[in-house]
Amino acid sequence: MKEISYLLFATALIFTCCESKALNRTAGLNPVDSAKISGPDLFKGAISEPLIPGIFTADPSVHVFEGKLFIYPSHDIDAGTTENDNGDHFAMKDYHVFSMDEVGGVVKDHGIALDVQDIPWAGRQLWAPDVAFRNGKYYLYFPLKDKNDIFRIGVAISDKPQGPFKAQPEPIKGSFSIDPAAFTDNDGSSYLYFGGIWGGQLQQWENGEFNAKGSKFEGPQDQPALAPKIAKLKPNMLQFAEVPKDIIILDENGKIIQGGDHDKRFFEAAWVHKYKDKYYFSYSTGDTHLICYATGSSPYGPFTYQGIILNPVVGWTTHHSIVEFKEKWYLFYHDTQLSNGKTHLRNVKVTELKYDNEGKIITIDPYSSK
Ligand code: FUB
Repeated sequence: MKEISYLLFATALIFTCCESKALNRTAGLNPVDSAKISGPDLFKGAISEPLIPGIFTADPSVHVFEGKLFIYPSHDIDAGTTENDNGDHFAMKDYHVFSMDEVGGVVKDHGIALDVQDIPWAGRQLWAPDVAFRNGKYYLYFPLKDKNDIFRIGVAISDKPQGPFKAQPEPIKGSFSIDPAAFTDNDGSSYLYFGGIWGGQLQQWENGEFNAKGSKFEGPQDQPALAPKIAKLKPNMLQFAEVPKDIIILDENGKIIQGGDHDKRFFEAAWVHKYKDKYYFSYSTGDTHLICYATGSSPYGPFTYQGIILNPVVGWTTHHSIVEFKEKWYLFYHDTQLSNGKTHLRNVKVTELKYDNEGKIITIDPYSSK
């Protein structure tokens, strides 16, 4: 009898924890980390050190341009905004661009590449950006709330990978939500992947129009999870060439991943790369703090879930990019080492990424160093 009461108590505790984990975007640390460590031990065993010590940076999108690695991160600041589930504490106002000749080499800060003051349609919050190269120009895609507090995706153009970038007068027509990731296929077609739930507002666009009264979190837990989006870009890279389509993510049995499957369902931070002719769609699971991936044979998907790329980092968010450079593959990611665990003050890191013989990505534990 005693055992049964312990079991019931433990079950109740697990449910309580899961519920607060699922709804509490304000937690400075994820539950795994906050339970076991504090102070300087928080980052013990970190497999890599912050790449950019001077300012807080996050959400690194990385590309090889002109033979160098260019990093396009968010620029975190302490705006004094109270943390909430909407992500208002991520109150960023500009972007810096960084480059390096080698992994492990000097990281050059090219200064401010785009300032919110210079974006005609701006409201607030410059979140995770990405850059594409085409027609001899560089296109910076960025999520930003407009003057009605609705996230849209904007484009800014430069002749150089480091900017400065000049914003278009309006956001991309038909764009919404956050975290644009640009991917150009071997045939020269470019696509924009995007979307993010909770503060990223994807759940408020279910019927093609913004629903101000829609759920603050996500869709039903017992139905297919909300899908990230893809749209082909016009050759001028400034507009969508089609209405955004859903990206379908299937589980190992060919069933669409359900909303309640928080270890696998899409939350934000889409990224696509190609390895041995397969498309790898990777993303963050948000409240379960994983970077995982799914593979497919078309840029449109469907993609089948394959596993975890990166175990939880210290900090609520996790966001990454994957890039090949000089015959090695790298995972760029962030944690909160520089701020000792502050959710909204993050720092970019890099580590090597490896595949097994079947093309599966080997899971990385960010704190496994001896
Ligand atoms: O940096 C602000 C937001 O936090 C990003 O857009 C998300 O991906 C998350 O990292």
